[in-house]
Amino acid sequence: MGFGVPGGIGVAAATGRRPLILVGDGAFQMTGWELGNCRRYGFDPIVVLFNNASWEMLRVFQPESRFNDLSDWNFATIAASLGGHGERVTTRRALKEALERARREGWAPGAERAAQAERSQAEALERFQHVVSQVIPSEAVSESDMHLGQLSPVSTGTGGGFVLQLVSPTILDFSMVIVNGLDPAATELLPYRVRLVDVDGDELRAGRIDELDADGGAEVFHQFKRADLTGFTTVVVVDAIGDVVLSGTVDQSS
Ligand SMILES: Cc1ncc(C[n+]2csc(CCOP(=O)(O)OP(=O)(O)O)c2C)c(N)n1
Ligand SMILES: [Mg+2]
Repeated sequence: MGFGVPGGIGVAAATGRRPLILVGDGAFQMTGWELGNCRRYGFDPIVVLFNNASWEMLRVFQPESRFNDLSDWNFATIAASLGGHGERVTTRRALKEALERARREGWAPGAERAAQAERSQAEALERFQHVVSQVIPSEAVSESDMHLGQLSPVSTGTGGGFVLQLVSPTILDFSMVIVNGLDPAATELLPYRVRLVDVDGDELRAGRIDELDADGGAEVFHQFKRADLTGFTTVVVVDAIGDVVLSGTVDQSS
């Protein structure tokens, strides 16, 4: 009891799909409020709440117990406070029409984007692990030495990517930057240079991008023979003119 709403949100988070959640009024009173988090994450579940103002299942076993009687909370009006849209229906026809409206509307694109970002992050980590395994014996690499950051657009307003670092006390440090969505037609901005910056403003060169693929993507790797990447958590991608086009921060603590 109370599993439906959080379970459905978990399905949205894990699959990017739009769940149909069926829930009793008693169960919704326990955990239905979690729906208030959906707008933030771009999830748009459809929730059918069966409101019989009762803990009806318990009533079967314990008909004498008055606690099975619930008040009739008007859940349809609560939906708006949680960031959604609610409708109360009492006939099959009205239910059918409300479900059709729910299917047409919603925040589905947001949910897809959220799931896509999750997927690309997992893909970036997988790619990094693969590349690292090519250069360094896998038994030497600990997962806790690998750190990830996300790159966001700065001056041009387009593009993004990931930066991954291997920061190890025992083996060579290594960085990999994956960019995507830069303008492949803007050849005057090539080459892009990748730099790592620490809190004191000290910089390390982490490679250059001489060409972009058709999607405006590229990968650059750099092995640091002498430098230790500890503290070099800011990552910038700078174009040939000197403008920072992408930047991000690596979380070296996790
Ligand atoms: C966590 C938890 N608490 C209590 C119960 C006992 N319980 C089983 S069904 C029920 C009432 C369910 O009410 P509702 O969600 O309105 O569904 P209905 O039976 O009315 O369709 C309760 C309290 C349970 N199964 N799980
Ligand atoms: Mg009920």
